[in-house]
Amino acid sequence: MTRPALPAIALSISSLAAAQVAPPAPPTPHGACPSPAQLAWHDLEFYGFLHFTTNTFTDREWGNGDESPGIFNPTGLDARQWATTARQAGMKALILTAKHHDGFCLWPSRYTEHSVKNSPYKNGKGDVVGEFITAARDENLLVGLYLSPWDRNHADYARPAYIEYYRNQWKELIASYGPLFEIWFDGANGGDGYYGGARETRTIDRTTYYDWPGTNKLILSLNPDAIIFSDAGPGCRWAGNESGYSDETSWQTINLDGMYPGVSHDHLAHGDKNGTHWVGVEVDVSIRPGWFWHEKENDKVKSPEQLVELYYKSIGRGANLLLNVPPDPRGLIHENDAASLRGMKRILDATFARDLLHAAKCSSTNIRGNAPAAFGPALAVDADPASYWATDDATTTGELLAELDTPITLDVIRLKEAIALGQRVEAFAIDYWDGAAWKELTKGTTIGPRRILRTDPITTTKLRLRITQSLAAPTITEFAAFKRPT
Ligand code: FUL
Repeated sequence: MTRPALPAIALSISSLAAAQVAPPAPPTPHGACPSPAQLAWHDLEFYGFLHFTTNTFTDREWGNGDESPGIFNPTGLDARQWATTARQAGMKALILTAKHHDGFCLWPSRYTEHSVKNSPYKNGKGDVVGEFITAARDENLLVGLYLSPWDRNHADYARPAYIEYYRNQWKELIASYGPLFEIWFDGANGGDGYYGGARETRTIDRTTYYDWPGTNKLILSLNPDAIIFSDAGPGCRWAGNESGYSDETSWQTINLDGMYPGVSHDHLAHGDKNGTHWVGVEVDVSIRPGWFWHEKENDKVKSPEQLVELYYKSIGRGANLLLNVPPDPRGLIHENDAASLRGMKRILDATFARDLLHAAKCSSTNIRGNAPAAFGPALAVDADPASYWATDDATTTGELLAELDTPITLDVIRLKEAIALGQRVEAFAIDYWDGAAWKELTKGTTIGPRRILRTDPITTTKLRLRITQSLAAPTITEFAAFKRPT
């Protein structure tokens, strides 16, 4: 009897081991990809907006710029209440209007007299921006500021000197209160106003007057990780509406050519497939009809159910949600607003408490480089945001099957792409096994940072994700299922 040739076996075992220790390379990034700061920004998902100025005391939405600082007198201002309300609602950050269109500054700016320093608030010694920043950071919230480009108070508005003023104010804000996670340029611009007593109408060329590239460069040199919001990014972009939704098909990439802050475009919410830049979508909407507090709107605060609806139409479509909760003349978030936020949080917590697909048994039609440990389908149900299921480069469709030992009842699906590598998926479907056959449960187009879909409740032991169209090999970091509370 001859023995098997041992050296040959040893060789094949060692080459097998070598193949296992060297997994295939990850997919090459596709198209415009998010910066590390943008990636961290996408993870924030939900944060709050605080609109507060003289308007809060005049019952207006846009102040004319001739309001006396003497009317700004919040008697019970408690920035801690803003911060705890936000944190308890699940918000990760807050953005305050340091200056709205009326030009009144909530901090004692050295560049103007039109500020809290000439108000009765704390006898002119108050600093609302400073109190806000301290309180928010104490509650582990990131902070951002809104500094309206349009200034109806300033004598030089529409002239070159105002641009210097505007930039000086950003320098002052970042030096005193930075780093800021987000910098907010709203798009309202030009028109009638006080303008240092001129009381006239001033218009500007939105594409050239502000020299936005210069301002962006200045801000990023002082606050490199700031996400700059505007109608044209560069950090994140307006969704094109103030009603609280992004489009179902939504590309975080967009062609920035010809886009400027203050110039709206109809493709802001859906973006551009293979767009030139990554500029994530931010949905801004108010919990009330107006952006500022008005007594007559105390009974028009959106209900918890309406807020949950906004959640699915913004965060659920891959956008971040910036929800405005305006302080009242006391300087507090009104009880009705706080109650709605708590109600929203209760519903969302109950929904997303348990991922029913967590650690399910998974298989797929393709695994990148045949390396399950590095790119297998189980990595989409492992709750690790860093790992993902990926296919070979040539394979842009595929199926991921998740099987459970005991039946689950679900009515929410959540999917996420590994967006560090770019946004890829163009179309997908979800099927469930009804005991005898596969049935389509739901389908959609883009996924991006997140796609959350509500369905009719179904009970099953097998759920299948089908990627039916993708710009490049799909990279799925999450396939999860949940059940909404009844
Ligand atoms: C708009 C402003 O005109 C509104 O007052 C509000 O601040 C909203 C968020 O942005 O451009």
